[in-house]
Parts: sequence; C-alpha cells; structure tokens
Amino acid sequence: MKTNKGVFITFEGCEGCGKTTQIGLLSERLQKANKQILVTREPGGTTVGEMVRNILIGSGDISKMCPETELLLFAACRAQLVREVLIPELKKGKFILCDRFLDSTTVYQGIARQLAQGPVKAINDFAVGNLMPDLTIVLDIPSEESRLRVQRRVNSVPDRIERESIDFYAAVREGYLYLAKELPERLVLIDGSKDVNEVSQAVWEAVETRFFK
Ligand code: T5A
Repeated sequence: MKTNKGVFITFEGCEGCGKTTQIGLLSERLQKANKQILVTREPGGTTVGEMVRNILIGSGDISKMCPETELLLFAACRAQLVREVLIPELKKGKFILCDRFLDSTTVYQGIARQLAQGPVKAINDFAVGNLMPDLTIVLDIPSEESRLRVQRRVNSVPDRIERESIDFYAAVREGYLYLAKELPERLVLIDGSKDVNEVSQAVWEAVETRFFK
C-alpha cells in the first residue's frame, strides 16, 4: 500500500560502489527539475540512528558482536528513520534519496552473514511497517574493485564490515545480483564500474522512466 505522495528512491550495492557519488549527482538533476529533495542514509539519518551507527561501524572494539545483534541494531536504525523522517517527509511530497535501506539487511545479514531468511524478513517487515521504496538502484561492481575503492580512500580507516574477507564481499555482490533478478519491478541493476558520468546517465534514465514519463 502506498502511504505517501512523495517518491522514495534507495541506493544499494557493495562497499564503495558509488552510491554517495550518484546520490549527489541525481540530487543536482532533481533540483534542476524543481523537485524538493531529502538525502539521508542508513545506518543513520536520525539522532538515534547516528548513535547506533557509531556502535555498528564506529571505532569501538565490538569484534564480539554476533550477527543477530547486528541485525537488530540495523533494524532499530531503520524503524526510527521510517517514522521520524521518511513517512513525514514523503507526506510533504519530497523526493527522498536514501543511501541503503532494507535490501542491505537482506543481503549483508541474511545472505552474507547467513542468518535465517525467515527472521530477517520478519524483522525487516516490522522495521519498515508498510513503507517500501518506489525504486531501488543497485550499483554493481566486481568485489575486487569494491575492496580497492575502500583501500584507496584517503583519511579513512576501513570499518568492521569493510575489513571482512573477499569471500564476504563476493557474497554481498551475489546477494544483490540475486535480489535484482527476484524483484525486477523495484530493483534496477546498473553497472557501477563504468565512468561516473555514464553511471549517472543510467541512473537518470531509470528515474526518468519511472517518474517523469
Ligand atoms: N550495512 C548497512 C549492513 O550490513 N546492513 C544494513 O542493513 C545496512 C543499512 C555502511 C555499512 O553497513 C553495512 C553495509 C556497510 O558495510 P557506510 O560507511 O555507509 O557503511 O558505507 P557504504 O554504504 O559502503 O558506502 P561507501 O561510502 O563506502 O561507498 P559508496 O557511497 O557506495 O561510494 P562512493 O560514492 O563514496 O565512492 C567510493 C569511491 O569510489 C569512487 C569515489 O570517488 C570514491 O573514491 N567512485 C568511482 N571510481 C570509479 N568509477 C566510478 N564510477 C566511481 N564512482 C565512485
């Protein structure tokens, strides 16, 4: 059921796939089209969410965190973001661009961490209520490229999840490819290894086709 009059677009993909870059470029194009934009992210986007983000991917030693705890903390951030920000802002008619949403949990905790799909889906459903993205852009890059982009980042130490093995990166990529195949009506798969401008054009075409034609 659609509970809003705005447009909710999420960006997904593995580490360093270019979500932040593409959200910035899409935001510029939408502003030129006189749309009201809100950019947000997960985990985070609210005071509570940013505090939980610090636990999840901050610098504290949480090497003992089990996958179940991780799942619940990501879901807690999402529940807060949905109710505090997304629903009210969509009701105002905004275009919301969100860096990650429930598909990240399905892929990272469900597929890559191998938690049981049933509980992951139930917790995801509980966190989002009935709010689903109108469109999800999945930026696909090879796992090796993903790792290289993380390592090349200046002034940034890889976080706990970014320090995972290449097998974990590969499982994340495969997870997104699987989801894009399963849910073609919502997920659009875009080759994120192309030049930034080419990727941006592909993102724009996906948005234009859905919301401006
Ligand atoms: N997570 C999150 C879960 O496990 N479960 C969940 O439910 C949720 C919500 C979040 C972490 O939490 C996990 C997933 C993540 O591990 P984060 O810090 O928010 O961590 O990091 P990411 O979402 O992974 O985002 P990044 O900032 O690492 O990457 P982006 O935003 O995808 O990529 P971007 O735009 O910053 O680009 C990365 C680099 O690549 C270059 C950029 O210049 C930059 O240097 N680049 C390109 N280079 C070549 N060609 C292109 N087309 C390029 N586009 C960008």
